[in-house]
Amino acid sequence: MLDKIAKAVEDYEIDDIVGLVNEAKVSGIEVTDILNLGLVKGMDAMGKKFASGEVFVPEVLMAANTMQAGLEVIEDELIAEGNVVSKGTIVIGTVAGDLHDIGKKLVGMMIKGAGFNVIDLGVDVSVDKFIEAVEKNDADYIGMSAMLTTTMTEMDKIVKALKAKGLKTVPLIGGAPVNNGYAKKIGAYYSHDAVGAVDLVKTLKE
Ligand code: B1M
Repeated sequence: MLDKIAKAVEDYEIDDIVGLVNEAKVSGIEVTDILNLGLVKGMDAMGKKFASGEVFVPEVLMAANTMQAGLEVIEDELIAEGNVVSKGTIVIGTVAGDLHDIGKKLVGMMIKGAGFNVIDLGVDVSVDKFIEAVEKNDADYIGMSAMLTTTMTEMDKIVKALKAKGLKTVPLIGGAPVNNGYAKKIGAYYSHDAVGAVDLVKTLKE
């Protein structure tokens, strides 16, 4: 079943994905397995094909839309845990010049599920827009996502802008081209995936 879901993402079978994910849910498969061993696995396979030149942007976009449609079916369960009292506020977005949305959305969704107030600024978010939202919402955290080596440098600019304004908001970064070393270099915290991001916001808040 999980292989079928992965294959449906890889083959961008958007008409089938909702039915397949629902079927998996009804048969008792954990939503985290549907996510990681189904939807994300299919997207990873697509990424490899993209890197090798086997497919191009339109196909990747169709696979991304298919993944998103599947994700919507399990969104409530992923968020699941009660969200009555907010544990803090995080402003999150994909940095300027970068249109990758899915990973950032997933991170925001999981952090919301952990009881935080999440303000998602979307994609292609400028330094000024990040800072403005942090100030307006008195955010505890700022979450930055970048998927391109050419856009990850925006993160450094945002951390510098926070410091220049004297804001104590904790910067968190993630996305394919960044790592712990880069985070340390710019003065931010890093997590590899959505679950790690949740652990991070919980730990840093204690
Ligand atoms: Co793009 N793309 N893409 N793409 N794309 C990558 C990132 C790439 C690695 C593909 C490749 O060549 N193998 C490559 C980047 C190479 C590089 O810079 N090193 C690439 C490229 C080159 C491009 C274009 C330049 C292609 C072109 O036009 N020639 C172009 C750039 C557009 C732009 O942004 N300006 C482009 C466009 C696109 C699409 C629009 C077609 C589409 C995005 C659709 C959308 O998001 N709505 C797309 C996609 C889908 C991908 C791949 C295939 C999949 C990304 C994805 O959604 N993964 C990707 C290859 C890959 O990563 N395998 C690729 C699933 C998602 C759940 O994972 O996003 O990694 P991910 O998020 C994870 C972690 O990274 C982490 O947690 C998430 C969940 O576990 N994480 C955080 C992310 N943000 C975090 C923040 C945190 C913490 C953790 O704290 C705040």
